[in-house]
Parts: sequence; structure tokens; C-alpha cells
Amino acid sequence: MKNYDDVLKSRLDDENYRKLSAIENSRLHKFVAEYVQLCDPESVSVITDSQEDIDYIRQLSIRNGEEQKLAMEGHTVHFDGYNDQARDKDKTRYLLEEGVDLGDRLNSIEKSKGLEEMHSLLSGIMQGKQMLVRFFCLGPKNSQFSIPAMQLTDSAYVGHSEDILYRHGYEQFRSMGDCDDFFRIVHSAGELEEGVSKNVDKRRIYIDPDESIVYSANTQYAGNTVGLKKLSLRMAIRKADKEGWLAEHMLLMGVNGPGGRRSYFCGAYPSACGKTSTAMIPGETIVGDDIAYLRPINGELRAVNVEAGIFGIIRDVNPEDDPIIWDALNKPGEVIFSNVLVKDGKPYWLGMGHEIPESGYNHGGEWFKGKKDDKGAEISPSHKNARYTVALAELENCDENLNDPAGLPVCGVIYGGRDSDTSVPVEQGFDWTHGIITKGASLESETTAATLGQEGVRVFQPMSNIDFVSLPLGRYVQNNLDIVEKLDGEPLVFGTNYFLKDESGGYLNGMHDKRVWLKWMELRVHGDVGAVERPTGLIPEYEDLKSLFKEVLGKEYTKEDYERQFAMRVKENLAKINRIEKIYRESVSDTPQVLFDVLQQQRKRLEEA
Ligand code: SPV
Ligand code: MN
Repeated sequence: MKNYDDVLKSRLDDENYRKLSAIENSRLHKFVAEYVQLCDPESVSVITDSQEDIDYIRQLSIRNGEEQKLAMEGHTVHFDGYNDQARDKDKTRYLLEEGVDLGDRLNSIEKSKGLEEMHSLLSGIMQGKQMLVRFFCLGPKNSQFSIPAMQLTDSAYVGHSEDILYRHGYEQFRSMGDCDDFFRIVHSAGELEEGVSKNVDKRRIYIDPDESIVYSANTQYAGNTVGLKKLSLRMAIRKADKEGWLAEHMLLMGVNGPGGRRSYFCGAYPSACGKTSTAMIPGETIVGDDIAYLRPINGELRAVNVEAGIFGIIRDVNPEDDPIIWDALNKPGEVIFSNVLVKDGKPYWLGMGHEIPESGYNHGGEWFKGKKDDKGAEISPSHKNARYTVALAELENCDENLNDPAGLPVCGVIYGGRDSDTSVPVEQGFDWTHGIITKGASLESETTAATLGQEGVRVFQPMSNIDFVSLPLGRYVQNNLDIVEKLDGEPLVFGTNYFLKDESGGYLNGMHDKRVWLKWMELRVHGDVGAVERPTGLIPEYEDLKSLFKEVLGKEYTKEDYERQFAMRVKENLAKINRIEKIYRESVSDTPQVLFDVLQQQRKRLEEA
């Protein structure tokens, strides 16, 4: 490359050059220059934290057709390509130096080969387009949790999503000087056809974990392009490993207990398994719905939401089940709807509790009821993974401590998967180690529409984080076990299961029962209720649930319901131990011995039962 400053001077106009040079960081300047040269955009816009710059992105997204205005003030819709509707796990790969082996589980490609491929895809990819240079802060600003991150993208939709989802970081970059510890992300939607990425066969998402760089090309779906989300989570997991903290696929929420107290919980649920709807339970407060950083600080486990907004699944959001998000999506304010059905400027989606029109416009273009795609499959009015993007501040129950740089004290950690026949609705682990191993590291879940591939298949989902764990798995489990050594007390660990079914395939629990489980967990944290000991953990006593159901939901909870829901499924639990043990024994070479010991003890308890 030519002298990088010459490149920047020749490719940026005065105004943008001035904005970039106001950040005195040579690593950053070199990086921008390198990708300006490679991607060859027509122009480069450096976006600061000013309202004027943020508004510019919002308008650009409308102007270039990536978003369209809807009837309600501030609402827009964005469509991803018909075959670009979810995270592409197969084409998301780590760039690893030759000889580095992180186990087969991590989808990887040899670094020089992967970089060569990526660079050839990115070469000239932004011709005729505008490159946006963006700065954000993962976690609250001015905090030991903060990670600065910058993004280059040619998509105003991606930039707009990030403005809603993250804290702005231009000023932070200015104040941090020549520091080289920040995440870098390069994205291009590639050639567009009718506003969507045309070359999805050339969709690639590569992560260089040593350099903390993400490359993403020929895709728009936010899970593949908003590099600050899951792609940065992967990098944060490695950073956390080096520095002695945890980066998790977790919600963070306040649960209100008796006497005005509030207790904070983290919760890990795989995609589309109730994480967001748990985080938004009315009467409690939401801090975050997707990614949390957890650090031991002065003997306490403290957590922050990495984000400031929600990229949530819209399917089944209706006024009955999710009143808080329903309200946020039905009032004027900044919301991006993606891959919904639009008719007369209004968005519609599956499970909204209203009638859906028989025609309109959706991710497949003009739509009418019964329309089929080119493989002969019927196109649903809205995609199952259709989403909304909204700032947390728009939610009526947003926790006032969302931006607290000190983080919030975590008193309980919850793991929950989609499990039709094995685990009870709520159960406490005997202690941290037992909880992490049997509830977290042993989590399984039936697949959903949030990733490409078949649905309804039971998959191994340790900590709900398996898609993002960028370390040898045993080491990651060990890090989770070890964190308590730096704490004065142990947070409690719980398992939940909202998806238990009866013999005829109907759910054994109502949508709102999770409100009761949360209240019970809050009481357990403070030792306010007892529990029944089982081979697999501690379950609620019937009388406590009976009064909580009355108090929280105004419902009679019968002994019969309790017995059906909390039945000890011995055979299924034994089968699960066998499956989990096999996975760790056969495909995880660095499994901590304690995992096998704890599973073996649980097997013995089950056999004796
Ligand atoms: C998930 O799928 O877990 C999400 C959305 O939260 S994505 O950004 O695609 O990861
Ligand atoms: Mn998620």
C-alpha cells in the first residue's frame, strides 16, 4: 500500500478526512486506508456521534432503497434477500494459522487461504457505492466493560441498525489515543439487485480472532452483517478468556421481589427459545435481551448489556403475550421492521393476533396468498425469522441502570432450551459447579428458524453459546466453572424449560408461566422459600407455586398440573446424560474431569431413584 495518509487524503474529501484525522490512531488510519483501496468505494463518509451524522444514515437508508418508510412516524421496513434470511453458520468461519487446531467443532479455514478468498471477494466490491466509517462502544461507555469497535460498511441499513443497537463511540475513539485494542469489522452487501444482495452464493463471514477483525461479504441479514453482534461476541469470548471474565449469549434483567428489592439475573437461551420474551416480562425490568459481559469485581459477579437495543424475532409478538414490545412497535418512534409483510404502509407478521391481509409486499417481492417460490414451497406472508430493531429506551420497562458503567450485580444465572420431554419447567442446581455442568454445559435445544437448516432437531447447545464459542469447548466450560473462585459468594444457577409437551404434543405450560418461575427464582436467591430435592436439582414446593400463580397470574395452579409438569423423567434424564457424556468424551478433547464426575454422580442418583 502507498503511504496510508496519502491514500486517505486522496480518497476522502476535506470534511471526512478532518473527521477521521481527529482520531489520532495510526492502526485505525491504516485499516481504513487499506480497505478503501481494496473495496474502492465512490466516496467515504466518516460518521461521528453528532445527531446530524446519525440522521444522515437514517435518510441515506431510505434514499438508497435499503429501507422504506411505513405509515407510522419513524417506522421503516427493510428486506433481506429471499435466501438471506438467517445466520449462515456454514459460511461463517474462523481464520486460523496453519497448525492451530481448536477442534473440529469450530468451522475454520486456513488463514492465508481464507484471507485471499475474502480479499478477492472484497476487491472493488464498493465501486459506485459509499463507504461508511462507523464507531461504537460495546458495553456502557467509560467502563472497564467497554470495548471500542469500528465498522466499515456500504450498507446504510446496517449502519442504521447499529445506531439503534449500540452506544456511539466516535468520541471514545478520539479520547483513547493510539490504543490498538479495538474490534474492526468490514462489511459489504455486495452487488445489489432490487435492493438486496445478489451474490448470496458468494456470502462469506470470516473472523480473524487473533486480530479481532470480522469480514462479511454478499449478505445483508443483520446476524451476518451487524458485526458488533454475534461476530463480536465471538471475539469478546477470546478476549474474556485472556482477561479472566465471561462474554455470554445472555439476557440481563431485574426481577422485582418483596419489599421493593430488585434482583438481577442473567439468562442464556438459544435463538428463538424465549430469551427476549423473558427479558421483557411486564412488571420486571429489562437491561438486555441478547449479549452480556460478566466480570468478577470486588468479589461480586457484575454484568452489563453489550447492546442498547433489540434485534428481536417478531413472530408471535402480540398484545396478549408480549404487551411491552407490542406497545413499542405500535407507537411512533424509531423502529426497523425486517422481512415482514407490508400492505398500505403497515407491517404484518405471523402470530400478531390480527388478521393478515391476503396480499402485499414481503421478502419475496409482491406477495399473494398461496404464492410459491421457485422450489415450489409456499411463501409465508412474513418470514419466520422476521425481526424488529428498536432501542431499549423505547420500552416502558427499560431498567434505569442500563448504562451504569459499574454493571449490575448478578444473583442468579438461568439456562433454558427447547426441550419437549426431559427437563422440568424450573429447577435450581445444587451449587455453581453442578448448575454450570448439568444446566449450562449440558443444555440441548430443538432447532428453530433463527439459523438456516432443518427445524425441530435436538442439538447440543452448551450455555446457548455453542454457535459463538471461539475457544476449545472444554476451556470455555472451565472458564465458566472458574469464575466463582474470584467471588465472595456463588450466584445460584437455574435451568428452565418452557417447552415441555404432553403425550399428544400440546405444551404443558402457558406462555405466562415463566413469570412465576422468575419470581420463584428471585425468592430462592434470598432464601425466602424452600425447595424439594431431586436427583437433578431443587424444584419448587407446590404450595409456593400455588400462591405465586395466584399472586402473579391470578390463576389456580392445581396439584395435578404441578405433578405433571414436575414429574421426574428418569429415563429421559438418563438418556440425556448418555448423549452429553458421549459428546464431551468423543468430540471435546479438553473436557474438565469434573464434568464427567458430576454427570456420573447425577446418573447414580437417577438410577437410585
Ligand atoms: C440470534 O439468532 O441469537 C439473535 C439474532 O439474537 S442474530 O443477530 O442473528 O444472532
Ligand atoms: Mn441471540
